[in-house]
Amino acid sequence: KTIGLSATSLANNALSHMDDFLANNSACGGRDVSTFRQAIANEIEQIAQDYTELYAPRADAQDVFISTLKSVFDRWYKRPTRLAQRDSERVKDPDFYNDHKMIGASCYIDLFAGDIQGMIGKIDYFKSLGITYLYILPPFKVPTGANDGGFAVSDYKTIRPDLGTMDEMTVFIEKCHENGIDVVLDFVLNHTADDHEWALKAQQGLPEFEDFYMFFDDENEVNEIIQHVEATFPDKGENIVFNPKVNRWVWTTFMLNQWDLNYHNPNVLAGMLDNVLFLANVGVDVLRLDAVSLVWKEKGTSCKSLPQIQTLVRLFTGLAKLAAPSMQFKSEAIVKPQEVAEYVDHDSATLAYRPLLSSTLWHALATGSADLIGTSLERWSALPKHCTWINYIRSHDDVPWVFSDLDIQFTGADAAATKLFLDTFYSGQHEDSFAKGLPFMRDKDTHLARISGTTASLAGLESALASADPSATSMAIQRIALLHSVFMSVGGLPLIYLGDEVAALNDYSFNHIPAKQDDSRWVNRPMKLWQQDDEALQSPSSPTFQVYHAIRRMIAVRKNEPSLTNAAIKVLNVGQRAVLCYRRGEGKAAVTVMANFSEFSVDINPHYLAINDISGQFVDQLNEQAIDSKTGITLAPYQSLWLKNN
Ligand code: OTU
Repeated sequence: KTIGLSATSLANNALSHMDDFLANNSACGGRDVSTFRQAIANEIEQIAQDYTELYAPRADAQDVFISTLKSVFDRWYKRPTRLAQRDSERVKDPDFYNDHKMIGASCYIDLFAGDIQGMIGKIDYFKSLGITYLYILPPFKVPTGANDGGFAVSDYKTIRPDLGTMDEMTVFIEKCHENGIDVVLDFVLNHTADDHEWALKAQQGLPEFEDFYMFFDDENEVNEIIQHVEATFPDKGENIVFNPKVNRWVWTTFMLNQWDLNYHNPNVLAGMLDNVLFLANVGVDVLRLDAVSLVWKEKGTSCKSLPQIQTLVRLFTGLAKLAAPSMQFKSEAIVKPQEVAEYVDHDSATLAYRPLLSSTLWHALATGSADLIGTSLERWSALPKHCTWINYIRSHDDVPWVFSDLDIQFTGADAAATKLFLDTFYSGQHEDSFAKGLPFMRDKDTHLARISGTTASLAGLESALASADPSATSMAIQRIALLHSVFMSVGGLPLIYLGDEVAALNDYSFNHIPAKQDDSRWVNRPMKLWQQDDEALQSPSSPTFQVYHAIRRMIAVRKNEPSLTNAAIKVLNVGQRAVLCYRRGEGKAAVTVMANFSEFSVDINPHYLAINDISGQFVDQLNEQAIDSKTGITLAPYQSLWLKNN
């Protein structure tokens, strides 16, 4: 496999180069250079192995490798003392995020608080909700007009001017840290904006920079490649599109102004690693690997979840750890469960989005059956050591449908029919549906769409309020609470898209904004209405009040239950299709969760309680109510219980 350069000779050559280099730089920055030397010596074998796997055939592979290590050193000695101290504390606890006290939230700066100064003013809000992990949607410089919600990045080291400056971001992060909040930013690695410095140089025809992207002049070649590749954003077209701006075909998986980077070129790795370490030194704790399952392309393949990506992610991790040992990566792979698992490991991305949970929660709510979510949790919850699921009900994006077809068949259902049902149920085409969602990127072959919408609108609050039916409203509130109950207790770090905690409804104003109207995901990115929400929070009968306090209560209970740490779960069959039941933890400290996904009340027979060892006196931690297993358990419509032995 390895042509040319061998891993051993690369490791040896690099080490001896670095020895000379470090000897000449031993006075740099007041840090003890020997610790950096030691870190390289410890890691070089794996790093060189991964590097040669990807880059051995390139003539410039070794030179680029050595200059990459030198720039890593540069970031190492420039690492602020405060962060170097944070590193030494954090590396002692690799399970830092694998903790029941961790609660995540995410938002766009402009939509939530105007700008970075506004965000500083909201730290108290995060604290009162119990947030310890804050994911900020991309705040970087972008092209004016359409920029895919910040994901077309023009410069990874500059903040969008209307939000503030990188210095303000540094201060904000420091303040978050002082208040026990970790900060997560995006590492948009698959593509840059077409006005990024590299893209501009490529447009000038500089061959060195043309090699940063993937251009084609031969339509036949393009057709040959894309016949194996499923379109990611089909509304825009195929993944390689003719771009009139350069008069060539350009690999643009997402929008036309998001040019995919060519990771076959080691200079792309080097350049992007420098962006990573720049952000690490601003104080970022976690970098989210955006769209990671698509970053490596090989002609003749599906260009999805290729094995080289695992190598690339481990390489980024290994190299970044040399300069910023406590920074971690989070994989965002919105793919089937078997593929999600490929990027997660203790020496790779340690945090991983769990799209299957979102898909199956919405499936259970629409069908009133917990069969698929139960099966899915049973099969796909396990994680390697020191790794953590990032759970979400919905994100800033669409709700994905990423079930394993085998799991659907296992429940006795038909996979295609199930997906078609969910599509119609959530996109407003099903007359009995409580959900208000919009289709996103309907697939040209399957005709199925992903779904946009806020949690409250998808769970029926928007339609209930429109019909002014108080019982429909209270059902919708129960559904929202139910989704949160599972997402907070199932194992993993819950990430709330801010707005959901106050039952924010869909925002249709994007329809009138030219740069947004083609992208229905904007419907679920409403502007935070502080005054309206503050008023609603004064009124106990409002849905906002009820949802907010239900969620706060769950957060408070979760923070008190060590059994809710990590991903281990035991799914229990309590003889009712509508009820998802699982146990977290062991013995007296265990928490048994029961969640009724149907609109009817359901009795759990004492026999089923007995065979699952659910016996004795319990207290439901959510409502502080005593329950005796001898009499059986009745769950109200959409009710959920967190049972603990008394
Ligand atoms: C990510 O999502 C981001 O979360 C999106 O907001 C961006 O638009 C996109 O990347 C491009 O940067 O398509 O609808 O197949 O599942 O990674 C969401 C990959 C997306 C996608 C996912 C992507």
